[in-house]
Amino acid sequence: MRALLDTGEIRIESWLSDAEERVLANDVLDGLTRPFKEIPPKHFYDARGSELFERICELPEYYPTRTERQILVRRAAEIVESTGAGELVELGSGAAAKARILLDAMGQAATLKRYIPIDVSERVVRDAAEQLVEDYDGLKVHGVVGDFERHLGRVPDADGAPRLVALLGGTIGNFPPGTRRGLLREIGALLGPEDRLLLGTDLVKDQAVLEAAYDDPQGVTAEFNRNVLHVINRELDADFVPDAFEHVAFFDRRHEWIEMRLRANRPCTVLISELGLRIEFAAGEELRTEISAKFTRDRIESDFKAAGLALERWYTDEQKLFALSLARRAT
Ligand code: AVJ
Repeated sequence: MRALLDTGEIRIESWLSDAEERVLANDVLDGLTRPFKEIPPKHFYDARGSELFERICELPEYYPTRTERQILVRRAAEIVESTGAGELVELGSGAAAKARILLDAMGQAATLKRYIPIDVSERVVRDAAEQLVEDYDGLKVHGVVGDFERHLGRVPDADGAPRLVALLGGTIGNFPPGTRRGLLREIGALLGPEDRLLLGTDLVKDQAVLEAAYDDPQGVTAEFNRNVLHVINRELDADFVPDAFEHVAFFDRRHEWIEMRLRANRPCTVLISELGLRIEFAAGEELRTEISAKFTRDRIESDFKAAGLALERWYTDEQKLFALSLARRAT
């Protein structure tokens, strides 16, 4: 662990090692040599990918971000009141825009003590911490630079106040069902009897609405999808031609998830120098880059149950596009 900052108000530590590129290298080596090629979606998010995702959130077709925000705005006071939360732990915090809605409510309820953001970007954690201590009187920020898939055990212990552990945006949908339940179980291990998980999930709905959200006419999502190839080119000295790959997004009804793929529009050979690896793509061959699961209340309840959690409250918008669940550890 590297302590990056400790001022009393702000404490930031990093659990990322100098060998972080190994994670991408391993995922690429493993994923591109499978019979069905696949790269995990977490590698979209370099600086450009994060910026493209911000743009996606502004698209009229992409309803999840603004719908979740609306639910939070309407329900934050109730969530804070019913939990008495004084600490917010946020997994994959980003710029903390959603956290502010909860922190505001905690401020109003006079329970607000500490915010614990976890994000892989040191810059993002630092900037958020500095802004937030300025904006919230008496707030302490304990930032953890890390990957919540690997560093959940490093989340600092609660300091007395009940806490909310938030995983928002529908990010849980990126994990296949077994991994998802494993992750929920690990999150559950962070919860004391008074603590709650606040989970954001996109909901099953009309196929056309879902598919439009992942295939916008401006092509922002297509660029976001192809960005993973730029990341691999830069980090692993590879020679993908991103424009030779077409963006594909469809709703898989059986699995109830959106799947994003990149389809090679001609045969190509890609050299990944850093791995000494040559990969062939046939014309029309597809590389899976993301699944984004869509939920029903039943599915969430059974996932919680399988992970040793229990659904306590369920908040949704009028159109039932998106949901926030509040869950506790099952006893
Ligand atoms: C950030 C994982 C919630 O699955 O909707 C947006 C990512 N992918 N458009 C999602 C994403 C394509 C997003 N999450």
